[in-house]
Amino acid sequence: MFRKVLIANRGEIALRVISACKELGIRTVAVYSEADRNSLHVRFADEAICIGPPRSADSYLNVPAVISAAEIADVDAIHPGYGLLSENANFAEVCRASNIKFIGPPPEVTRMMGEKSTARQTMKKAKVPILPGSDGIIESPEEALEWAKSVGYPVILKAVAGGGGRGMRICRSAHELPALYEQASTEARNAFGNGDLYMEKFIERPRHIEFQVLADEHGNVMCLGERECSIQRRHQKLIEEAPSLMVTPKLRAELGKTIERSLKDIGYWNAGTIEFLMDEDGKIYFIEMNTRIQVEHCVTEMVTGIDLVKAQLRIAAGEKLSQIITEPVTIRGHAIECRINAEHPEKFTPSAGKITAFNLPGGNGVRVDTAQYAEGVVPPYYDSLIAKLICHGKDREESMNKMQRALSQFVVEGIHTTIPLHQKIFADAEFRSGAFDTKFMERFFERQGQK
Ligand code: MV4
Repeated sequence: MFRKVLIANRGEIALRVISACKELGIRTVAVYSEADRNSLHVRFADEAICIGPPRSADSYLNVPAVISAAEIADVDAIHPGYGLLSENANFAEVCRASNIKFIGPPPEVTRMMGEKSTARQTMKKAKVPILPGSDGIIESPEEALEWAKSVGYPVILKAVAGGGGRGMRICRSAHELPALYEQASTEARNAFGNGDLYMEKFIERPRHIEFQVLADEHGNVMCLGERECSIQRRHQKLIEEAPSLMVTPKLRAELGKTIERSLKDIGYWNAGTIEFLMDEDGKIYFIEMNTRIQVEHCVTEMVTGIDLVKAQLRIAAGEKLSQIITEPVTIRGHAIECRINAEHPEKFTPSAGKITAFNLPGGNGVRVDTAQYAEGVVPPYYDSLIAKLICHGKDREESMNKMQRALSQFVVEGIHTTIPLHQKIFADAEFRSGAFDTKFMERFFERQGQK
């Protein structure tokens, strides 16, 4: 096992990784920006090194600064958390060249999955169901018209370098396609420095369902079931659940086997997530793979009892999955996570500042992952996620009721948060029914406006 690990992140996920390290007896090194001097990840790590000014580009994303800190502290490995450097294949290569273990998949696989059209082709070869669409990049509006004709409207243009919905355009007829092609390509070039596009059949009201995997460095892959992530706003998830009401035990087992085979073929290792869309007929299609631990990993931990971050560390240290997961994986009960963001609850604008009162809920089946505290400060420079509230019950009804109770006891004063928004969502009949899709938040705000 590693002697010492550097955590190249901040906030709740930095603390989450520190906790896993502590439980495994690993020494921890935090890095922090000048805005995070008083953060809990700095306080709870064994050592802490300031790596630059507040802006992420000058600190947490500064590869030479992070690597220098790792060399000065003499660590064996770096955990990147999510976001920041977590899916940067160049960073993983610099780690490799510096003889520091990157806790994540090999850079070759990260690079391939980051190229969305290549990821699609790879999954298609491995017999994972994909949407009808183009085999690779579409070079011109003319080629787009051809593909759209063969696939049938509506179609969606996507950036191969995409993510977060940028460089995406829905197209419902041939006459609007050439203009949408140019818009999507320009947007992608500006956002990612790469204007390449591919195309898929557009699914009107999809559910977003994703499967968690763990894979060791000896060719063993294990699927740990799915999460329902359809409650989103502007491509930012708000609520996640495990399991999904739409995934039958048969689908879970069969798709799980297919995923396991495909990732074994690719030579994947460490934790990962395969994202799917499910259409109104319950058919499921691969869209993307995330090669990192995700924000919402906790709901999977609650229903499987497996500590995913400890598993990441043990896998990176060379252990076999069979040493880490010693009993058959079962899905027990139902877990839901609410993302508590420092945001205005209706306008969703960031709400930085000093917290003046803070109370965390607790009790049976209630988990809070946060790096915030009373009189803590939310800096304006970073992601607005300040806490995750996760509730686990025997079924969905119990976990929803527990969530309502816990939300009512979660006090954050001095800044705006999404707590009041979550309270309204948990009182909404459509949400409670479980029969929703990725358009839920639009309908929800419409209903709120009518009240
Ligand atoms: C789609 C789609 C419908 N059909 N692809 C949005 C972000 C990117 N990761 C994939 N996205 C979508 N891809 C096809 N072929 C609808 C979306 C989409 C979406 C997906 C998941 C969760 C929320 C979403 C909100 C709007 C659009």
